[in-house]
Amino acid sequence: MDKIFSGVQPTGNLHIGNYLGAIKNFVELQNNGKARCFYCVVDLHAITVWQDPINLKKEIMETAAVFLAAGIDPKKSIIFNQSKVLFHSELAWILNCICRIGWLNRMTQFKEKAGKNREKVSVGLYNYPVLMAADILAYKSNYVPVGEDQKQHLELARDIAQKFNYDYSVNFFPEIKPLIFGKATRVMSLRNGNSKMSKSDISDYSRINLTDSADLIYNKIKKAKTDSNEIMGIEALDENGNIKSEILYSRPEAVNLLNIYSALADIEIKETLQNFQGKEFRYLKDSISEILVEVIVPLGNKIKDMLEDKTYILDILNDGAEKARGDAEKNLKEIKEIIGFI
Ligand code: AQP
Repeated sequence: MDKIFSGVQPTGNLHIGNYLGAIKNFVELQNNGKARCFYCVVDLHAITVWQDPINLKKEIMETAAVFLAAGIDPKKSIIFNQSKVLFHSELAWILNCICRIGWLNRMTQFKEKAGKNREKVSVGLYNYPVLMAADILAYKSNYVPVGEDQKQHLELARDIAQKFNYDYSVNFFPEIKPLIFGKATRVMSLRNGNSKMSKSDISDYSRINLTDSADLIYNKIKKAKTDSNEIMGIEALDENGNIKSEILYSRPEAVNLLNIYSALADIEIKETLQNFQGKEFRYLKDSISEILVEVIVPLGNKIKDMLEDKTYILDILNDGAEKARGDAEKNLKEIKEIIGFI
């Protein structure tokens, strides 16, 4: 049976990028019923940058609440938080001894996150992709639904799995395949169309959080950056129906808003362009706000309702961890046997 693994960091401010690019797809894959799905609150990843302990507890609960409110069903999927299953850390050490330093040095997300401060960030931040490989491989998962920003990390995870198989002359780990799909694989900031919408952006106006009120959503979209031209038409598309690269380059904010609308309305970008061609941005912004309020506000309300019953969430996380441990333990036993541990 196929295995699907994916995780979300409990680092607060979950936004429509996380939802449209990842969590919504988790639900779709779960409902396909073709694979065993592991959806994890990756709290070990969160501490690669310092987290306030009281706040971290709150964010773990909130991320689990988002999973549940979005439709991840504990009867169909295994929902748990990473630190409860020790096998992730144990396998990460083993894979640290497989992964090459040169491979980690190529990771662009580390370069972006560390910036000029490279000598002062944690070793964990540098090592993060190896733990991610361990998360996936502890369950011998072959499919990983993520947003586009995680593509490079998944390529590394695949390389680590292949090198393990090669070094020990086994065919133990499966090939890891990223599942990057939907109309919003990379939602950009509302303030800068060249940066990814991100939880850690200091401007709250750069993103729509899943718990934002209707008023705040209207306000954020009203203030979203655009450009001084009117909205383009279908001439912006190339022969494959994608936005031409020169338009993406010259009008990133306009393209981002059109993509967000298409994803929320679940229509092709061509239809969105046809609907708004030649109009001023305020028409597009009004439509985005309306649909966001329709989709995100009920989700936000569900998240808040879920958080009223903390015992329910904790029970689900404990139960999920128990099931995850069962799968991982069996795999780790075989991995240790392959390595030669006694
Ligand atoms: N802007 C985005 N568009 C589409 N998908 C996105 N994801 C994140 N941002 C976007 C996807 O959401 C999943 C969970 O992400 P994460 O919590 O593990 O961390 P991240 O990718 O580092 O998310 P952020 O929001 O950008 O957080 P910070 O600011 O802490 O770096 C992943 O599948 C991710 O691809």
